[in-house]
Amino acid sequence: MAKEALIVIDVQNDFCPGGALAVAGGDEIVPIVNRLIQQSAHVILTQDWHPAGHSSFASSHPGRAPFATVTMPYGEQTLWPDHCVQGSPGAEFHPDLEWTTAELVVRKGFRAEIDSYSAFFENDHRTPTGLAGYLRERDISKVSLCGLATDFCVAFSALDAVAQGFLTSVVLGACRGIDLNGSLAAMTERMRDAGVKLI
Ligand code: VGL
Ligand code: ZN
Repeated sequence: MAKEALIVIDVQNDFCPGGALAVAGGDEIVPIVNRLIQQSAHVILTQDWHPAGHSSFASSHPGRAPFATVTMPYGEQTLWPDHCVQGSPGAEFHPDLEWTTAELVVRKGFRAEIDSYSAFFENDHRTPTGLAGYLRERDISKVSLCGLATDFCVAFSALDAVAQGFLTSVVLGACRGIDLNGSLAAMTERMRDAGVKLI
C-alpha cells in the first residue's frame, strides 16, 4: 500500500496571534493538527528559519514597508516583517503542538539571499531542500499538508508536491491564510487546478 506522510507547515509562534507575522486564527489549528499527527504513520514538520537580516525582511530594504513587493534575481518577492529568526522564541513551534513523533524537521529560508516558501524548493523554484528525495527513498508516495499559511508556504509546498509526482492533499480546516491582495482565493484556485485534493 502507498505510504503516506503528513507534512505540518510552519506551526510556529511568529505565525500565531502575538507573533511577528501573525496569521489570523493561526493558533486555532493546533488541536486539529495534533489530531492529524496522532492519526499519521509518518509526520514531517517544516520550520521557517531565517538568519537575522534575511533578504525577505522589509527591514533589509531601506524605505520599503512590510507586504510590499520587490524584484529579486529569482523573481518577485513579498517583503515581510522580521520573523522566525533562527534560535528566537518566534521561530519555535507553538507550545501546544504535539510534534514529538515527527520523523523529520525540514528547515527552510536559511539562506540570507533567497526566501523559501515551499518545503521542496526555494523561491527560485530550482534549489531543492532535499525533501522529495527523502520521501522517494522512504517509498512515501502520498502527502497530506496542513499548517500556516494556506496561501504561502502550504500552497507552494502543495504545488511542488504534485509537480514532483506525489499524490497530494491539503486539509484546509487545519490551515489558516494570510490573504494578501486576494492571495487566498488565487492560491486555492491554483492548487485545485494543479490537481491538489482540497479536503
Ligand atoms: C510564510 C511568509 C514568510 C509561511 C513564511 O509560512 O507561509 N509566509 N515566511
Ligand atoms: Zn519566512
